[in-house]
Parts: sequence; C-alpha cells; structure tokens
Amino acid sequence: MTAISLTREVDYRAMAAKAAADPAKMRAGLAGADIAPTLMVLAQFGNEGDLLDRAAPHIFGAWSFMEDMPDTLKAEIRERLAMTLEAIAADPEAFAPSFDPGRMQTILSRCVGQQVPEEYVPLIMEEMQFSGVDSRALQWTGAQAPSRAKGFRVVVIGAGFAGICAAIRLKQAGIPYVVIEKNDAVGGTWYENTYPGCAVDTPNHFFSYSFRPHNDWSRHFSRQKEILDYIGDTAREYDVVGNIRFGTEVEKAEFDPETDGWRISCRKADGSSEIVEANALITCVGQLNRPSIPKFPGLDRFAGPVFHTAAWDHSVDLKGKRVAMIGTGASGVQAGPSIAPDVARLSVFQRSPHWVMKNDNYHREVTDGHRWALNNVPFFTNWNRAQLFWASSDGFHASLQIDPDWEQPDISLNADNHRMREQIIDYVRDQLDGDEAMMKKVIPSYPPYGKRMLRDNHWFQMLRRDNVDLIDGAIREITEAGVVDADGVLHDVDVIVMATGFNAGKILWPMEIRGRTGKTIREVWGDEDPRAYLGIAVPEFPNLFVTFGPNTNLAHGGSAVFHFECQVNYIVKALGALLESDADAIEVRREVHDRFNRLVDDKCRNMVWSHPGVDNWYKNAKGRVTLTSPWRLVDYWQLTRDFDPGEYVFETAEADTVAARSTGSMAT
Ligand code: N01
Repeated sequence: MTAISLTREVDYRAMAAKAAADPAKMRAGLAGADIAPTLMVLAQFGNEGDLLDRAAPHIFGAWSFMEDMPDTLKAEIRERLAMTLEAIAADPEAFAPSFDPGRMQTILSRCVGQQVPEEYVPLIMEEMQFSGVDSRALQWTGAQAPSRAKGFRVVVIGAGFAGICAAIRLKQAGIPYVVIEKNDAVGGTWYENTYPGCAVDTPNHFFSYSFRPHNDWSRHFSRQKEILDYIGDTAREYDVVGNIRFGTEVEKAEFDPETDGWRISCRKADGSSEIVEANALITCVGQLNRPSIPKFPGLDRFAGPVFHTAAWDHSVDLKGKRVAMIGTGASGVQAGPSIAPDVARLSVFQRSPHWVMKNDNYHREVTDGHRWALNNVPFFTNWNRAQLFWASSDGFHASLQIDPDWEQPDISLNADNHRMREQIIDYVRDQLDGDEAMMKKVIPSYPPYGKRMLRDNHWFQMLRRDNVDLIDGAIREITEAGVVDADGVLHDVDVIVMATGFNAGKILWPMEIRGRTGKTIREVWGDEDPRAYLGIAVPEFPNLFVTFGPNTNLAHGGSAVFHFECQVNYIVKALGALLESDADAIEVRREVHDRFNRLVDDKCRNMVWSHPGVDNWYKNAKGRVTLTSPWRLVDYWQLTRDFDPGEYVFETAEADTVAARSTGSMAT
C-alpha cells in the first residue's frame, strides 16, 4: 500500500518570494482579491497596524459582499500586504505568521463582523489546516494495531464524496479496504444528477475536503461537472481508484456472529453476483440517492418521455417542447430556470411553495484576482475557508428554535425568524415586480427553513416569463396528453420532468442489511423510522458504520462535506480502537444509543422542521424528524471528534460476547 504524505506544508517564505518576484502581477492580483481574507492574512503576519480597527466598522457579516469599505481603505490594506510579502521575500525573517488560537479568534472576529465564540476556535483551526498537516488522518497510538490492520478488511459502499473520503482515510491508516460502487465512475450524487442548472448551493471553497482545498473553482457555487471533476481528481491524486469495484451494486449484507464479519452480496452490471467478505462495513450511499416518482394516476398512459431530475434523459431535446415540471424543491428550482428559455412552454406544478433566498455570490464567477490570491498568497486559502465556514455554518441555528411565547406561531418561530421572513418577502416582491397574485402562490404559510431553504437561481424571474405557468396545488391525474391539475384543467405537454425528490426516509434502502440477531435494519427501524448513535452506529449491527445516517442531514447551514468528514473521522477512530484492542467487532451500547436519540428527538421537537404547518422530507409520517440534524456544527464536531470505547461493547468470539453483554462489561 502506498504511503500518503500527510503534509502539504505551506512554505510561506517561498510563496512570498514567488509572489513578490513580479510586483505588478502581485498588485494586480491583490486588487481583485476579496478584502476580508486579504486583511486576515496581513493581520496574521502582524503587519496590519491599525487596519483591523479601521476596517471593522465596515464589515457587517461574513459573506464577501457584506462589507462596504471605502476603496481607499481597501487599497491601503492591499498595498500593505504587498509590501509585507516583498519584505518577507527580501528578508525571510521580516515577518512571521502567528498561529496563536487567541490571535486567530481576534482576526476572524474582526473580519467577519461578529465575535466568534471560543468554542469554535479549535474547530476552525482544524478546518483551516494551517499547519499543513492533515490532522484528521488517523494517528495510531498502540503498537499492535498497524500490524493487526493488515489482516483486517473494510468494505465501503459508494464512491461519492463520503465514500472517497472513507477510502482515503482508510488508506492513510493502512487498513485494507475495497469500495463497491453501483455506477461506472466516482461521484455518487454528483455523477448521477446531470440536470440542467445542477450546482452546489454551499460555497465551494468550503464545500470541499479540508485536506484537499481547491483554489481554482470557477464560481463561488460551482456547477455539477466541476464538482464531479474535483471528486475524481481527489480520488486519483490519493490513488484510491484502483480499490473501487465499479458497476457493482450491494444488494445484501449479513453479519455473521461466528466470524464477527460481514458477508456482502453484490450484483454486477452483467447480472452475475459476487460475495465479498469484510470485517467492517461503511455505508456511504447518502440519503438522496433513490429517486422518488409519485404514483400519479394515469402516469403510465402519458404518450411522451417522463424522467426524473436525478436521471435526466439528455437524448430528449426540450427545445420548442411543452414541458411539465412537477416539484419545486432544490432540484426544480435549479432545473426550471435553466430550461425555461429553450422550451415552448414550461408548466410548473407546485404542490406547496418553498422559501427561496438570495445569495449575492450565487451567480458570481470567482474573479481572477481572488483566484490569484488563493493560489499565491500564503494562508489566503485557509482564511477564505474560515470566513466561508463562519458565513455558512451555525449563524441561523438559534433562530430556528420555536419560541413558545411567540405571538405568530403559524408563520414564524421567533422575532429573528420573523425578521427573516419579512426580508425574504420583500426580496420576492421586488423580484416579482409587486405581482401580488403570484406572491400569494409562492410565499409559504410556514416559517422560513421549515423545508430546505433554497437559493434563488433566477426562479422568480423565470416565473415572470410569458412561456411559464405556475400551477398551484395537487395533481389529479396524468393522461396521454398531459397533466390534470386539482381543478380538473388538462395541461397539454410533450415531456414530463419529475423534480419530485428522493426516497430519503428509507435510509440504506433497498439494501437488505441483516445484523447480529438476524433482523434486517428495516425490521429494526420500521419503514421510515431510522435511528443511530451519532447517525453512525446501530445496536445489533456490529462493525456497521453509516455515513449520512439518521439525523445527520444539515438543514440550518454548513456543508455536507464537513459532516462526512466528521463521520468518517469518527469511524476510522472507532476502527483504530477496535484494532488496538483484542476484539473483532464493536457494537454501540443500547443505552448509549437510546439516550442519544432521546436527546435528538427533544432537540428536533423544538426546531422549525417539526413545525406542524410544514410537510418536508425530514420527518416521517408520524411527524418524527428522522433525517435532519438538530446539532450545531460545533456540537456535532465535538460529538464525533473522539471515539469513546466505553460506549461500545467489544466482541471477541460469540461466546465471550454473550457473556460480556449480559454482564455489561467490555472485552477490551
Ligand atoms: O427534492 P425535494 P429535490 N405531487 O424533496 C414535490 C438536495 N439537493 O430533489 O414540497 C406533487 O426537495 C414536492 O412538493 P412538496 C437538497 O438537500 C441539493 O428538489 O413536498 N408534487 C417538492 O416540491 C434537497 O433538499 C441541491 O409539497 C410532489 C418536490 O417535488 C434534496 O436534494 C440541488 C409530489 C421535491 O422536492 C432534495 O431536493 C438539488 C407529488 N406527489 C437537490 N411529490 C443543491 O443545490 C413530491 N412533490 C446542493
């Protein structure tokens, strides 16, 4: 197994010398770089003078567009940084960067316009990877584990963002693994979703692996192809592709208590089957993998093509066609505006409205100057990431809690949430040029964030087009000719696009996963009532680790990649603890799991997604929130940062395990 270097140490002196070698180019680059990270770097080198103080009143939020600094002040900051880099180029000891956490906290707080609490500092430091050392890679503590690891084998299911992360971490730890992937290439959801307009709605410089920052995103919120390429490039760079079995789908996995291992039944693209044995199983299949196509009466009678956004049929030319798009969630909001200019007519079927917010960077390309700074200014990329982390992390979390004394509980949760509601309404009214009839259709009656908050991809401008209709309400049926709405009106169309989401609630479906007691995970969870400790570990399923499991979907902010990294780190630490023991399997203790889930339920009950006025894919038919995380990022990071062996039963052989479980002791 090839060893992976954990070090991408920033040689700031060499970077400064290279940047300063062409002063005109450096100044031209800095002229286009965002000002907050520019100032942060300057302050890290301790050469900012009074600039932090003078800049702070002009910064009123963490997004790059939330500052109104005078141009003269910006020019001063840029020139001072240019001179600092020149000084380092001339004398490598002229200025040295600070890595002091207190100083980091001060710099960040001043430059994001808010006091960043102390509890975030270690998290942000880790996320920034200042030291250049990939601190999230497993460090063995015991002597026997690395050699034990050689005889251990892990199967990872899925080669998307999380699966590639797991593969890299396992490789770094020296634990043999194989990734089983149903598609022919890496990328998971970013491979499958190719619908027009498909893009990320988390800023890319944060929506990327902490250990592999990418400085060349063309946009702040990149399109699908660029993200897919990034995942593929990462897999190739870390040399994990050779361990992936493509075109192979896991159908079944059974835990064998005799061997304390997993037997995994796979079906290959040619129809043949294969059994793979493993000591541990990590599922990286996501919650949003299996498209949901509602059973509309008459759907099979429709004469034209029907396809789902996640399985876009690019052979169908939509130019000049009459298209029905059913669904107005995150996929619909991206696809609709992208096809509307080409089609003859777009009939959008909206069962219920979603909140749609603007972000001033959503359509912006990254300027050449900003990209130059990301690539050439020492620590710029780290600070840029820190700024985006803060901008898109836990800022709204407190405002998503239900205030029991709030006077307008139907439409909002508390004063902050209400303020947000009003701001969005003002924005939408402006976008719709005051069309109050349309406002009535598109403004939700439930509080903001009740369903996933969407980014405005010119959605409202699309609704103003002459060739677009928004049809509000349920769908009665589908005929050969088109879609019949709730009032019985037939909308003639040539093509139907299902932007109808995923079977999210059925985590791990349709795989049949059978645990220690012989029960399948569906039997344990019920149809749509999944629970896991940290979203990762399930009693009765030893050595099974789930990523993007129950209650881990982020709906208040953050980045899915950050969450995967937290989960994968925890899982690899769990495997490390297992390998450092004499045991063969670990299983989360029932009481630990139950206590955690009571807490999750209590927290979710008080949050916006439990609001009685909203239907969303986060909760099941009984109203229990099963998919979304109630935790702030900093909480979840704390929860998953360390593996506590006391929370698990360590199993050696079947007889020993039974004894250990009944006495409550551990065989470690
Ligand atoms: O799916 P959705 P999605 N009759 O479930 C409607 C991620 N994502 O694919 O709101 C009529 O949100 C349904 O109506 P309603 C992201 O996490 C991210 O759009 O339930 N309509 C809704 O309008 C997201 O949350 C990005 O009343 C029916 C729509 O179909 C998740 O994927 C981009 C219906 C489904 O919306 C899923 O998003 C895309 C029926 N029987 C996706 N059944 C990024 O930007 C459903 N609908 C990163």
